[in-house]
Amino acid sequence: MPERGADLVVEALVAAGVRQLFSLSGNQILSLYDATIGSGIRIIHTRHEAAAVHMADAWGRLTEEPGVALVTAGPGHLNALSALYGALMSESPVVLLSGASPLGQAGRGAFQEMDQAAAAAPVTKAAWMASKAERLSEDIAIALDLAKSGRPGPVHVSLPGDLLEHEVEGSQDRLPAIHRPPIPVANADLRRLLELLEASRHPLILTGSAMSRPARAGSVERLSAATGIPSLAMESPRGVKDPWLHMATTYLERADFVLLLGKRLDFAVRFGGPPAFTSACRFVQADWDAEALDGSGRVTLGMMTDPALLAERLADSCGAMSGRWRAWGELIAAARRLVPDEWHALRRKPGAPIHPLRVSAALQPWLDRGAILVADGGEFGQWIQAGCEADTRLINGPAGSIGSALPMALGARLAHPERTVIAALGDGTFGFHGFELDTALRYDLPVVVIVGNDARWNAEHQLQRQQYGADRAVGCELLPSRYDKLAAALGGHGEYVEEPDDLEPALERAVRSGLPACVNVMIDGLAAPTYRHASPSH
Ligand SMILES: Cc1ncc(C[n+]2csc(CCOP(=O)(O)OP(=O)(O)O)c2C)c(N)n1
Ligand SMILES: [Mg+2]
Repeated sequence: MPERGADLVVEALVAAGVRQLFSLSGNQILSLYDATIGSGIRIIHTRHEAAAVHMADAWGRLTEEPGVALVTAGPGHLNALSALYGALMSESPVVLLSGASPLGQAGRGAFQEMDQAAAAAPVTKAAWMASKAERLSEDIAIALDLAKSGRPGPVHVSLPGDLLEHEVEGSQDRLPAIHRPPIPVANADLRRLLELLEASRHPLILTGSAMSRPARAGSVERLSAATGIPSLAMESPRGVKDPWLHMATTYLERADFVLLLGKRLDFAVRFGGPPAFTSACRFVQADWDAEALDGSGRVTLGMMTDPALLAERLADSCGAMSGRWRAWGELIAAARRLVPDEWHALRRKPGAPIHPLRVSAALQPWLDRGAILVADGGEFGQWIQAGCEADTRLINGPAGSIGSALPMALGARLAHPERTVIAALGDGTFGFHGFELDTALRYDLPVVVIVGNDARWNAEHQLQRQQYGADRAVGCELLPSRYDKLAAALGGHGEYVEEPDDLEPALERAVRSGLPACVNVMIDGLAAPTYRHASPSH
């Protein structure tokens, strides 16, 4: 029976276990919409293409299976790209499928014709345009496989409208799953690494985004448990100054050896230089990709291998050194838990405007009961990240973009329908994708969004104050808007909180409402926390 190219695409997605497409419709992808009918694949349609990609990103990070976004050509595709950058930097398996103008009209000024693969190239592991209807199943299988192999990341395929409509005779060969063997650890490299480690008094492991997620973090934990070497996750754009690392950030300069596992020697680690690290500190880097290995000469040994595999090999080979760095490891672990003394009072601080740590104190019991935390950037986001511990946490990631938290919360709820999902974001950030509360309502995804409302783009306001002076802060003012009323107007639940003691009951009502909810909290617009040196022994 003849099938359309669009049917081949949907069948290939179904065969790979894809359950939903995060999408926004458009002329060039309507055949795909049609092909989903009766296929078992659900379309989650959103209010902005970037939101669709953020949802796919959350799905990818939480399941390690590609989240698939489907958008239309030209402007739809371009709208998706900024969110793809977030997925790239967070090393999240995502596949972006974009409709494209017909191949039959190529070069003739077709509607929304543009070089979509070229536009997506800088924010993907691979990007191409499908060129034959008969090969569409293969395009999809390869894209899904690439997204999750090695360093996970986004992959893009443009799907010209005429290929999708084209009728293909006969059944297509279904591709078997593609398995890539892991890149083995070279024995000579392992020996050299052990030598360097042996000479070290204060070794430290830093992990990148993918290596910090549960699927791979277990290997690092095993290595840490065997040796005592502390490990820290570098997931934040604030890198070595990530407030979530608490006082551990002040101990990095004591490290004399750093093992980078799937973590580039980039801006987040201040390129391995002072004042974050001493110039005597040695670096060894293990990464899936040769291009990610540092070329500046700062790294003593660069290894192209699966970093999780290296952690396992090292844990198995460190026999004589087992437990050697236990005391140092415990010092860093204690520092990671240590927050400034004054925080304990701030978490209970009475009076308006509400201190952001007071919000994190109200939020923490929900996280203790298993809620997923999704935190955005900006100063409020940093306070929440610093003040909360969650088993499962999604943050904006090294891309440092704002806006992802609300759509990511929806992706998280789809991945974990049984868990409460709470997103924390600033008032400015809420404006990016606030209308996804409508998507949440349509798909019965009752996420709770806490908006820290300080009526400004505070992160930038604070930078202006620091860099140019308190009297030269310009262009960052917002209104103390009633975002809770917006949620209610869309059919969700709204809570407005000005007094600290109203936080707990408002959150309780928001979660219990069973609706997508916005808790609009009038907060004190403070600069994000920083840490001074302190001894974690007391
Ligand atoms: C896509 C994008 N645009 C702009 C920025 C710059 N930026 C970072 S934080 C921030 C302010 C965020 O304001 P808000 O959400 O209100 O949080 P606040 O800092 O006020 O707590 C801005 C504009 C960015 N990181 N990403
Ligand atoms: Mg703000």
